[in-house]
Amino acid sequence: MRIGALVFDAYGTLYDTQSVQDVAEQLFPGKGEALTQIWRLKQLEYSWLLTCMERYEDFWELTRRSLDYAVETLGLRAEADTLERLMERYLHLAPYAETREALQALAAWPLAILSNGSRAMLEGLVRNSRLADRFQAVISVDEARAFKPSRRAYALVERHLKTPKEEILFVTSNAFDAAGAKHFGFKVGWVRRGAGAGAPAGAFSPTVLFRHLRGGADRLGYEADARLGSLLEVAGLVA
Ligand code: 2OP
Repeated sequence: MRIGALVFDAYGTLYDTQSVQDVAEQLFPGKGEALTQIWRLKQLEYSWLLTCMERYEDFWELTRRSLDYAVETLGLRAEADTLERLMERYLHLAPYAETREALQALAAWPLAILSNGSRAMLEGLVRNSRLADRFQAVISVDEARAFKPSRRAYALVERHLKTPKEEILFVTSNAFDAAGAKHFGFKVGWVRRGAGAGAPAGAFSPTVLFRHLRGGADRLGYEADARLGSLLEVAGLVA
């Protein structure tokens, strides 16, 4: 495929949103796993709801609202500083084990991030993970005041990178994002993280449920151009 630039989704693709779980478990023993999954599921749901309503609040605000929801629905009590500690984790999410090496292998290419994260969240995240110098642009949907999969969000990429959408390889593990990016007109590499393992023999843990809901390819009629086992396979696609 003819590619001019590569654009990555952030949360769930370069950075592991599941890495909030250690602090969640420390703060709420026995409940950290459920809190982690409900928090992330609700966070994205709120982004879609607001975009359908043609309203916008930035992703920091939605992350806080969805955390409040998760805490309340699990019947937990949290002081303001406990909630702050959890929110802070979003500025220090762990990159996936292969993120650094995968970006290094692509150093010759123009690379960017397009994320739902607010500008401040993304700047904090790339700075704290020492990956800021890897990217030509870190694009927040703040500028479009609409979350993915709104076309307005994806359209920011062409404006920033001056590359036609047909020549963008958009890499994401979020299935809704893969469908949205394909619908918009990007080439799409979908990183398949932990889906399709079949039904577990035992109880369905919150994490397994999350993987089944968010780890599979969405059935919306948009096929990714490539299905990738990890970010390390991106370099092979553009070689
Ligand atoms: C991101 O925009 C979809 O949360 C994902 O980074």
